[in-house]
Amino acid sequence: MSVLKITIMGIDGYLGWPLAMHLFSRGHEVSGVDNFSRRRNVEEIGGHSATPIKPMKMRLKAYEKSSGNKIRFYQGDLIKTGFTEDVIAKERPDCIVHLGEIPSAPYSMIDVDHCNYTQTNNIVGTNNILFAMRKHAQKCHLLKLGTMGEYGTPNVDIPEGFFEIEYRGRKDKLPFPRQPGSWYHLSKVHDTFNIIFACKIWGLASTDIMQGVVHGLMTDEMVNDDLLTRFDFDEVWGTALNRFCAQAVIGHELTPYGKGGQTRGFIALRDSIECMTITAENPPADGEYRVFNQFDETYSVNELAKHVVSVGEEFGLDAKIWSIENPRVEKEEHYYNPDHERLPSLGFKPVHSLDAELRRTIPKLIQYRDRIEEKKGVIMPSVKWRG
Ligand code: NAD
Ligand code: USQ
Repeated sequence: MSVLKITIMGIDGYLGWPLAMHLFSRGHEVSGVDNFSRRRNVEEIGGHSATPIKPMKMRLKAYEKSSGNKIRFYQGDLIKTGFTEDVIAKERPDCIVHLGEIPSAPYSMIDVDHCNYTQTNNIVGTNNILFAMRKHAQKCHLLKLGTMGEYGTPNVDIPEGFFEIEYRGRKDKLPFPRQPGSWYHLSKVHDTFNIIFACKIWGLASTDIMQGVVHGLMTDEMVNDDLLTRFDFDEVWGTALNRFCAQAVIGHELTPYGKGGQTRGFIALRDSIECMTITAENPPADGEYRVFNQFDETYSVNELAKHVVSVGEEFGLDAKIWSIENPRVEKEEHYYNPDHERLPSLGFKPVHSLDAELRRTIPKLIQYRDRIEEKKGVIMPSVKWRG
């Protein structure tokens, strides 16, 4: 395997930090960019990470001390064209992993300012990367994190990006229809079409990863607590399963919204990191745009809550489920059957079962129970899609 020069956009985030450590452990050379907006945006709504994450300078030092590896870090904003261009011109990476976006659906639904902030940040940042690649890194592979939520929940199977269609006697291979469910998810759809276009006109290469909801906390490289990643549990930044774990730990009822039949693809953090590593190590051809659907299994939110109750019992927790009014506009009972064959065909095996992952996450959260308790006021949903 050849050593890759990889730049991670959004290296301070939930996925970015553990990915950086993992790529280094695979022998690659890693640099990263962040503007720390995630830290500020979580503070804005009154939350904090259940894990006490260190400032970047301390993270980098702690990692260097434990592993001997040095990560080159650039602090700055991807929506600044000159900054993004300078980093890419300086690094000339083989691969850019682009995680540097605002990832929260509820945050984008707060009001017009949060919608515009999310869409501007995500779409302009991605465009700046595409234009900078065109100028300084034509051969670089853009590994971009999209989301399974781009497709929505259609009443038919979901392919990986494209599908064959016959319409009025003619056939074509077209992008599968997108039916996103928030202003945030829409920003990802816009990114997708901008990337397809850039690959077509400039011959850039990209893998657009449609990822399901990520859960979990621990990866093998987190050998001490200075190296932990963030773990959010508030209504805006916490995702379903992570929220349920934090709720169980402090004796708060678990909160499946509405009927709880809404079904999504879920993937353990460790598997997400593994998938991105495999994708980076198996780049597309020059000029190729390809799509991977990235998740381990599909679950309804009711099923997730039941798993948390059952594994929680092993740790002495007595979690209860409380179905509450759904703040979102979404189907609560529906068909959901997305393909996910392309990553397994490159060697990915989802070894981390849901319960095994919960058995690693819950005890770590129990260790930080006080931090969850301190911010329990931001658990219940207040951001509404309608009204
Ligand atoms: P995160 O918010 O923890 O990480 C994103 C990082 O990017 C943050 O550290 C943030 O400060 C930084 N960032 C954002 N805008 C930036 C900008 N303009 N300039 C520089 N840095 C910027 O999010 P995450 O959960 O690690 O998600 C990473 C990516 O994966 C996102 O694109 C998200 O949409 C996607 N994704 C996440 C999940 C999930 O469940 N976490 C699932 C599917 C897809
Ligand atoms: N949900 C509950 N109870 C909760 C929280 C969420 O029932 O307490 C439900 C939501 O209504 C939704 C589902 O769980 O039906 C998933 O919600 P989520 O908040 O876990 O995830 P979502 O808003 O879809 O966004 C997350 C990440 C985002 C990523 C997306 C992948 O924040 O970055 O793009 O998962 S996907 O869902 O496949 O689009």
